[in-house]
Amino acid sequence: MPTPNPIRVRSVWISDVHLGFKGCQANALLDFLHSVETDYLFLVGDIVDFWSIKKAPYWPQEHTNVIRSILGKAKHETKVIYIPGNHDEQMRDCVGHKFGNLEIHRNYVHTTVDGKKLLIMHGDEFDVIVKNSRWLANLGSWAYETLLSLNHVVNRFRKLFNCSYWSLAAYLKHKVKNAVSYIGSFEDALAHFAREKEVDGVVCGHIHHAEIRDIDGILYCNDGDWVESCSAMFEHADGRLELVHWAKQYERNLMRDRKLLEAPDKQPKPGQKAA
Ligand SMILES: [Mn+2]
Repeated sequence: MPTPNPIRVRSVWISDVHLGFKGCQANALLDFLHSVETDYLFLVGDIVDFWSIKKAPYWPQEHTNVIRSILGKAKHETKVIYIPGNHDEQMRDCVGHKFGNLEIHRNYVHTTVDGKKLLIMHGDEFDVIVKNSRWLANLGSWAYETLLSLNHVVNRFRKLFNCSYWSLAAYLKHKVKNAVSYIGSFEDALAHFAREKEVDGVVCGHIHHAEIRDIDGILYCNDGDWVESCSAMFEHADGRLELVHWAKQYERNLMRDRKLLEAPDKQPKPGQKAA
């Protein structure tokens, strides 16, 4: 059902949608996509969960509808930038390709309307750094680059021996006690990397933990996920960044649509006397 008053913003960031996985909240996301008009749509990785599809094929109609809705936006003047993550790393082979208004990038620098430079990346690149130790986060960018490629090599090997990709998110669930400090390390590592890249901030996903905060002068933004929190980030027309949590809004919109559907029955039909 088309939304009566769409929200008009300059940019939208979403990530960790996990299409093809049972936990994906595709209907809430569809409602969100139908409710928003934007110049830029950033897909910050783990949009399709190829790991889950490999394990247990699952693809309901609404997962196709999410893709159709995104492509529909691209057809209607929204610039869609897709940055694959680790669950859709196959798409990293398509980096550099452009399909009309849809572009695939490894990472991307976006300039907000008020001039902030934001580095957009999924964030799995930092799993090795965060897992191994905190002091690595204090090394220079050359060490980062080396470790980033190491992460790739480690996971290539794991694949060879049929081990699953090592994921920070999964690791966190086993280490609930230390989760807070690990989220902290992840955030610090990304902020540090952004500083090395001489940008004003970083936008990522991966750890399914939506947040906007300042880390020593670097703006750390995480747009959350569509498995648990149904969250996204907006850039408004004046450059202001805002996190949105859509679960409640989705419920309100369902109620609104239900009322709109029921309304015609409550009107007396022509020639019928009101009771
Ligand atoms: Mn991820």
